Amino acid sequence: MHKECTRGNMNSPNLNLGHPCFSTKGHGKTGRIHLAVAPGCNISCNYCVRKFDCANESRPGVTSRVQNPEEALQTVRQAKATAIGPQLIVVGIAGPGEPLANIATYETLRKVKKEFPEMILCLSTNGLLLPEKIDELVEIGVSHVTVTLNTLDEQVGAKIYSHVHWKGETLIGPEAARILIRNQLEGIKLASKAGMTIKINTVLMPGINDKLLYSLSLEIKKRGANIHNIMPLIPQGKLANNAAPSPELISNCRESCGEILPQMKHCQQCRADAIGLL
Ligand code: CLF
Ligand code: SF4
Repeated sequence: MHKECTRGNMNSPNLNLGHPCFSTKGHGKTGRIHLAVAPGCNISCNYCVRKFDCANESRPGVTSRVQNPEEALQTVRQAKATAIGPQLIVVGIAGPGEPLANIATYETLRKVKKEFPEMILCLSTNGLLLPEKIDELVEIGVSHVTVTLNTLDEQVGAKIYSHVHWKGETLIGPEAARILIRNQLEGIKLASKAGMTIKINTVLMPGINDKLLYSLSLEIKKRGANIHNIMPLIPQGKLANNAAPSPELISNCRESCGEILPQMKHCQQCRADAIGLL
């Protein structure tokens, strides 16, 4: 057990309980419609296998069919017409790649907002483009953002990310991680300033990023994050031979980081095309 993972728990209020992923408990009353419109990605996470959905928001072994914005809108219409349609209050874009790196994301969100203005718009991002896209997201009406932030240490980041595409260059090693982490933190700050509700997803990788999570929590809280989702590594891709964290390690880390931010414990590591209650 790591020293950082041995502290007590404290939940704080001020969460939007309507959005099923931003509550500390899964209440099973509301749900989300994921629209798989974003196949491209601008970084390479070592735990990602691209033939599956984005590993930040998915489970492996299930492939998605990528839709275009019009098909995605039709998916929303059909889902809203089902028996649980009224409870599906969130439209989220979570892959199968990086939503902000795909033009279809913006077009889809605009179409959904126009036809279903009452729905909550949500997306999940690796954060690289968040600072430069924040104004557009505000204009579209995105209110909930999840940033997957695995470390604040560029040396650790070099073990997690194979490369980062940035301003026409392919960066590797600590330099790649430094740009990504800088943009993630800046993006969180700007999203908070814009009034968005922010969740941080952290993929817990034993032996890689499990030692500095308490300080990571302090930093994301300072930037305005509302809730933290520490999720287990699914060993695959370049990390296929790494162990998944034990339930005890996950629980200890959540307890420790729970001193700083409310912890999401009911994440289903959804597919990029998941539809239903949570
Ligand atoms: Fe989707 Fe993610 Fe929005 Fe939720 S999922 S984009 S915040 S609407 Fe939710 Fe699924 Fe866990 Fe994500 S349970 S993987 S946290
Ligand atoms: Fe894969 Fe998502 Fe990482 Fe991109 S951000 S490499 S899609 S896990």
